[in-house]
Amino acid sequence: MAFKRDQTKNVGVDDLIMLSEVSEKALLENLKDRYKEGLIYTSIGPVLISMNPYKQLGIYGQDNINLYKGKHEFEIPPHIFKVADKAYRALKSEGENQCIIISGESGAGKTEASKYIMQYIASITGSSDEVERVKKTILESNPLLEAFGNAKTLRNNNSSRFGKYMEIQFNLAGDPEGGKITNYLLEKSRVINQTMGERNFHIFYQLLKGSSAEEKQSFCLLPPEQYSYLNKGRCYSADGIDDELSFKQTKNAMKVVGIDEKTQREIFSTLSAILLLGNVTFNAQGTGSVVSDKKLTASISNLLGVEPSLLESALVSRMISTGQGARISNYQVPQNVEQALYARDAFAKAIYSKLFDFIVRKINTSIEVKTIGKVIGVLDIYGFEIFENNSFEQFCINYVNETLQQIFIDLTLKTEQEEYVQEGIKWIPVEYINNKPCVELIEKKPIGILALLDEECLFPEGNDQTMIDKLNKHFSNNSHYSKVERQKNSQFIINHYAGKVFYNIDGFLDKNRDTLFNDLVILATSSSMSLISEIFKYVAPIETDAEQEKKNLDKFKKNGFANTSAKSYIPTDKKRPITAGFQFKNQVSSLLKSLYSCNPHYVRCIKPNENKRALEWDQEKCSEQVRYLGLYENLLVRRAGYCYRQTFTKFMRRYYMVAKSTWPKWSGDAQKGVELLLNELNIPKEEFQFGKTKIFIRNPQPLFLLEEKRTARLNELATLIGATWKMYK
Ligand code: AD9
Ligand code: MG
Repeated sequence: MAFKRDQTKNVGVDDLIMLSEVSEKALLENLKDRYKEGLIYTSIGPVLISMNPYKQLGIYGQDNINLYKGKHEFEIPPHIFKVADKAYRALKSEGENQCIIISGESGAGKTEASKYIMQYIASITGSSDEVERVKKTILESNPLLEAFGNAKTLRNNNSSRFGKYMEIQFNLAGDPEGGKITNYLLEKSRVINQTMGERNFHIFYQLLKGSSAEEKQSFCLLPPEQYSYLNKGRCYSADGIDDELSFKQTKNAMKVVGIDEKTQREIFSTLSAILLLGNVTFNAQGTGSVVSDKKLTASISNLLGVEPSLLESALVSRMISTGQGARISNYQVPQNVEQALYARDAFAKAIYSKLFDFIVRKINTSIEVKTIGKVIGVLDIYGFEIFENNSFEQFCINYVNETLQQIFIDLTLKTEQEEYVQEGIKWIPVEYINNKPCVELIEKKPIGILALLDEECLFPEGNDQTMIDKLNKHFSNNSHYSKVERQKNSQFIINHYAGKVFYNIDGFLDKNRDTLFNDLVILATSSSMSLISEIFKYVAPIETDAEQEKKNLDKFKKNGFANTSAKSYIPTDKKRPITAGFQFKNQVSSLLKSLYSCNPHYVRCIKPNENKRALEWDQEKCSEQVRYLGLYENLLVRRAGYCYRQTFTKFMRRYYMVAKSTWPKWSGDAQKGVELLLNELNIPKEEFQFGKTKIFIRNPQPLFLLEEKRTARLNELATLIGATWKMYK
């Protein structure tokens, strides 16, 4: 087998299980030495660690695809293709659903990894017309979703601002027959505001830079600097990103996923309207406000296919209903300048996020399969985040990571334990950190942070301050929660598995309520443009919790708020707004359901430095990530029992050459061969156990010996045939 030279370099160990010294320091040292040599992949048993090389390594070509296709564990060094191949083979041979969970912080290489997985699967599977179409759509969905869902941030020029779970479904022949994408929590606040040095979503710059003269005129496009929604970050281009070329690719991808030209134009028109909305300003008038530039609102109305007067009134006033049933009355309440700006921004964010959902639905429709089949799911979701200022978004992101860590512990240990039982191996169960209490602190009903937040959002008087008081009161005795004793009581702490995080409560209620006034929804559904009316009509199916809903209603009534003022509303099924937190929690729980029904594979991505620079190693950053990802703990767990297990047959296939009794050929019973071999090498009996089909080895030392002897034998052979053994490992 001719591996590329740099992949057979013997730097450190391929699998951390083989480390002779088990410490966090040794683990990091090993990763560092390998990274410096361009060996970005290392494993801990079945878990793959991937370091971002920040340069093209030339290890993802067809030659490498061929090398990894259908290979056995020990024959090949760790690689993202190895994970993909293992998942694919397991799907075919065991007929089980598989999932590949990719985690790591922003810029660590998750999205790139997920693309390599897709590329690998596409190239090792069949080629009938329909299979080709499905594969092409799946691959093309990437640039499309990246155009609308990715942006330049300070940490990553192509940062995914949404989470994604992509399932590929296979037919009985093992070829892709369809799939489904689920998207999570798009960072829609980016539409209206960007931090200095960051950009809005790529698609806006693509449209402005890549459109033709005709398109510029039809969609009333301006240079990017002239949009208030684009000039906040003072950044209009990004290294490594060619907006003009990307626009062509986006258009092509739209075509591939079945978005016709008419709809494409409606999408561009909508994007232009969003940008222009940001330039709308208001003048105070009495207790209310009026739009400053009617020409501008007229042009936006035109782009959205709505009546200009309706757009104006939906921005500067708000309809409020009082009473019930036949006695219901509606009032137009004027909005002051601040409220009008709020409505404007809420409208822009809503249009954009609904447009994003529409694109995901379009992709899904084009790869939808009616029959149920086996799937490989690939999860590319934001990693744990600890910023200086952590808000509702970080809270949601860290919550999903907390649950993912829980499955990681659950499934890796569960599988481990099951294997011991299945093979009849004696072992002592390993103690591990249980982060269930932390997950419960966040999601438990009726007293968890999310539930309390929803409850507070129902009260007209509810605000961030009443919220934090409530949290402090309820969780004073919870070991995963601490209050912050400072001058201004606006922070609370959650003790996550990855460390303590200070959350700032400011804006939590507002972000959770995610209010979009009805007037704007009604306005949008009246649009003559089919895209706009469709995206606002669409209501995502959501599992509501009827029992909880009833309790909320009772509580609400008991507290006497119903019908007391124009501002209050009753949380009936229809009227109760679905909060952002509620929606996210539902998504997380259905994601977990899917993941639990799969055989999991893990890819843990690490970002070696903050400067996007090749070969640079930032010790502190790396050590932090190793901790967040729980890698050391993972290694301990893996080593606590038996660090190595392999079927007798595969073991013999690799090591028959190390003992006189089995060399040059062993054709007898595999278990017998293993016994002879280990005996001959004087491996102490307490170091291994025979399972029903596998040999289990407790410590790595005997494996070092086996590997050493194997290398010596290969060298001997290589000398014999006059080739360098490295080329033939
Ligand atoms: V974020 O959470 O979406 O902000 P990701 O997805 O973890 O982040 P991404 O995959 O986008 O990071 O990688 C960031 C950049 O690192 C890429 O644009 C590449 O320039 C670079 N990268 C990542 N992985 C590789 C790789 N295997 N080979 C070469 C890579 N470059
Ligand atoms: Mg990404």
